[in-house]
Amino acid sequence: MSQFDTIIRHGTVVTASDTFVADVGIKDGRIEAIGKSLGTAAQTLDATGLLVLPGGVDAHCHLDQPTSDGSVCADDFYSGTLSAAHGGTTTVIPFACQQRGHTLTSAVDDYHRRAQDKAVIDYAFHLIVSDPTAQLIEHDLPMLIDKGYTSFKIYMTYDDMKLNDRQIVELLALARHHGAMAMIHAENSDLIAWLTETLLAKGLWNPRYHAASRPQVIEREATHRAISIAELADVPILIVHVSGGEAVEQIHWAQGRGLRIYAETCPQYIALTEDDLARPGFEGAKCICSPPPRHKDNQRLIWDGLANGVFQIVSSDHAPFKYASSTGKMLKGEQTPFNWVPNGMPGIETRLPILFSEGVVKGRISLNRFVELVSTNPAKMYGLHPRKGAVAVGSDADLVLFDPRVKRVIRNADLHHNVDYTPYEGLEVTGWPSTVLSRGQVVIDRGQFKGAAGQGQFLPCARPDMARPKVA
Ligand code: DUC
Ligand code: ZN
Ligand code: ZN
Repeated sequence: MSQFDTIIRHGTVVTASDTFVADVGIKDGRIEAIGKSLGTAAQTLDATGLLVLPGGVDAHCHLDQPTSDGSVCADDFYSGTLSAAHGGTTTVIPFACQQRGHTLTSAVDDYHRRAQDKAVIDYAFHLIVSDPTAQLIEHDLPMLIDKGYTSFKIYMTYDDMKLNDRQIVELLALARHHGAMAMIHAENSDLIAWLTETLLAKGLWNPRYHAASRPQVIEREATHRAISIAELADVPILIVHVSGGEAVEQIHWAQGRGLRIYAETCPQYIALTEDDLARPGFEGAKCICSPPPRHKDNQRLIWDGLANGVFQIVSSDHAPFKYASSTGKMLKGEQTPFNWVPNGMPGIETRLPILFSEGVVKGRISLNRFVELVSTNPAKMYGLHPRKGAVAVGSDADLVLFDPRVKRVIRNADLHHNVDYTPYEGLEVTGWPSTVLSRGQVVIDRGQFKGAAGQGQFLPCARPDMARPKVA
């Protein structure tokens, strides 16, 4: 009988800290050995000329998430995880979102029903708290943290989600007490409302004005406020989808003061600009997300933050809405005012290729930093490491054989999400995943899907060390 189920031979293994040529032996879904001349296996995969990476961990994506404005999240757990797997991601962490007036536990139960039987790769859940009742604070949220839902998102904007500073500080105090990671969407709601009304009153409804309704000061102020609240509550937080140099400055300042403020950015803030919101006609709606893509000069500031450690994570913030659809970007027809256009864009499949191509190939970040940003750090920040995010003995054999030389032009027709566009149509990238393994099983074989709906497993998350205050 063979010693291993699978051996990946002759690849270049890349982790967050090392790069070396080795074979990887897999047994019962886990990495059993890393070395040379490993012995026999039922199956051998030749990785000559390929990089062997830990599978991507997409720690911010929206799949089958209910909405309250009539829009519909275009990807369910099948199409969303299928697309993720094709793009080299083997773990996703979408959001179980509490609707006001409903309990958080009912959101979690509902979300499990949506995921099971559909996910093709493993998944954990973040929570979204939109209605912090006494029952939630005293019972439901602590109980859910205990059960492995150890991170939750707080919105500072959106009428149906936003919390005030008092509610935020109470939740951060709870995060401190129970060892959870709080994620913050930092934009100033009242200022957005005022700017939006002012723009619409002048007849400026086109998608291009989305950027004008949410300038950097809106993000900078809320980022500073979130940092201040976290300092008061004495707890680490993670600011999600940081778009602009002004917010980066605030985070850098806070980190310099010794505060544990973590930050995530997304490919749209390095590969798109506010000019993309001004595409002809209504096309700019394809790039409406919040915070919005910024001026071209801003991209360099995001790259600086990626290179110098201000950012820990690059996630997709995949928020899939169809373009030509009355449940998508055209919620109110082809002249939907920017403030009614569902926020978000697809990107779960293109996250690794874009960051690799724009970052590693262009010499902006190292290969090891790339692995850290897309896989190892998100696994650590949310309590999934070393099971996920590592090429190490004992870790799940979630591995990507990544071709660093192949050139591809991104075309929506080639992607696997359930969206009728990609904002990156026509972008040429170098590097694409070839073969992807989930717990030792080949789910993508040289671009072909070999997995099955429902084989993805739910992952309860540990309390991340990074969520603990320095002195408890
Ligand atoms: N926030 C997100 O995290 N995703 C999509 C839209 C938004 O505002
Ligand atoms: Zn958000
Ligand atoms: Zn999001």
